Amino acid sequence: EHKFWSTQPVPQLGEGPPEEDGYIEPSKPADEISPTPLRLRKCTNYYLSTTWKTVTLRFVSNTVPNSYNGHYKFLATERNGTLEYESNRIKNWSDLYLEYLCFYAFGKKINYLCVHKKLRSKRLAPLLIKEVTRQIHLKGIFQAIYTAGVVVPTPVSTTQYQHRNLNVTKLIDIQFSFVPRNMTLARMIRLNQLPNKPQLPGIREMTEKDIPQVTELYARYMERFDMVPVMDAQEIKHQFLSGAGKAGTGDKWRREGQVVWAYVVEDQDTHKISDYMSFYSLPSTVINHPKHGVLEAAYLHYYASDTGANADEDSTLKERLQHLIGDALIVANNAKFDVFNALTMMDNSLFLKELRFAVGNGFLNFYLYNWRTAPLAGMKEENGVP
Ligand code: YNC
Ligand code: MG
Repeated sequence: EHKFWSTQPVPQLGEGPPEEDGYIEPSKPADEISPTPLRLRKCTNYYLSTTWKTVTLRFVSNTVPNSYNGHYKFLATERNGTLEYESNRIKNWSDLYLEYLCFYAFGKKINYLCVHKKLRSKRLAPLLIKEVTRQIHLKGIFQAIYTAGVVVPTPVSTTQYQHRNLNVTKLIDIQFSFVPRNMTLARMIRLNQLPNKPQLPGIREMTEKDIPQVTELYARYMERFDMVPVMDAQEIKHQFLSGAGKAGTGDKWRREGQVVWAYVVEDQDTHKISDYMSFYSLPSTVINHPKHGVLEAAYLHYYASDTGANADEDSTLKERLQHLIGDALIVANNAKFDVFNALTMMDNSLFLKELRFAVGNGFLNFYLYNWRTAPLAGMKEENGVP
């Protein structure tokens, strides 16, 4: 069934949980890893370049070259926001499609896999995956974590998208949302209305000075979960403070080109940071709409709270997170995002329903390469995970 994935060191479908966590194949000694890139081949009408090129990516803005639209569903990762090529490296986007395809690996994070529309279903994806695997092996890394909407062998966790309408009128206009029966547009707008500024006392934008405290709080809070990224201060800085935008003229909330938005709650007396929340901007193209070209979507990123996080019972934490993520909605709404997206993961079951998120139709599967472990427990709530 899975001609490619059945050959890879990943748990195969139906294998069941392992007796012990561990690698599937041992790490290869350096002299057993091929130093030569995989050969590219002729592909119907298109001749692929005979060489692979590594391109440098730069975090710049949300601007996406027009010609790229429609080829890639989305142009950014859960982590890094939108990227653009350095113009002195690559002159022409169409060269890029045909010569290099796209597969970007940053150290051990696999960010995107993308093949030009005209080259789909020609088994190029396995070639790209094998080549990036070779390159990563050369760096001495033999395990990877990645996510995809598609189901391949074998998810370690499956999450579902949830959407919170901000700009109701526009979302209905572009048919992202619908007015349910027994509801009117006016009532829907009213129900989704938000206060005009964040409500938690002491909430403010995160700055570089907050990095040590946020790093500690991150580590503490993430102990609640079974699989988490380990992040040092430098990684925290990258995840929370990358891609700062410019303050818009006149409107202090709107930030042209800002990718990550991060806020902390600081106690006014002790200056301790008790909470943080963040989201990132990842716009989508709206195809063939007379009025709207772009859907401005915000995606929930990391958050944490000290309030109630260590209690056996979740009710204190629940209340706190409802306020904290509620403030994220307010900030995003002020910044003119149209929709706020989140996944059924972490502690999200404690606030999704209360904050009027609706179940979406997309899924995001989490995968491990060359590592066996039991599937992760889903969200606590009964309707959390499909
Ligand atoms: C995918 N997204 O199942 P089988 S996510 C993994 N992730 O193989 P063809 C995928 N595998 O089932 P197409 C996959 N999509 O026969 C397809 N596959 O064993 C598998 N979309 O290849 C698929 N980006 O070339 C099948 O497919 C085989 O022409 C079919 O190309 C696929 O970034 C794709 O959604 C995704 O550009 C490139 O549809 C194309 O359809 C496309 O015939 C739009 O391939 C953009 C898009 C995917 C976003 C992502 C994470 C990728 C992770 C890849 C796996 C990394 C493994 C770890 C490597 C490091 C190891 C170490 C150490
Ligand atoms: Mg293909």
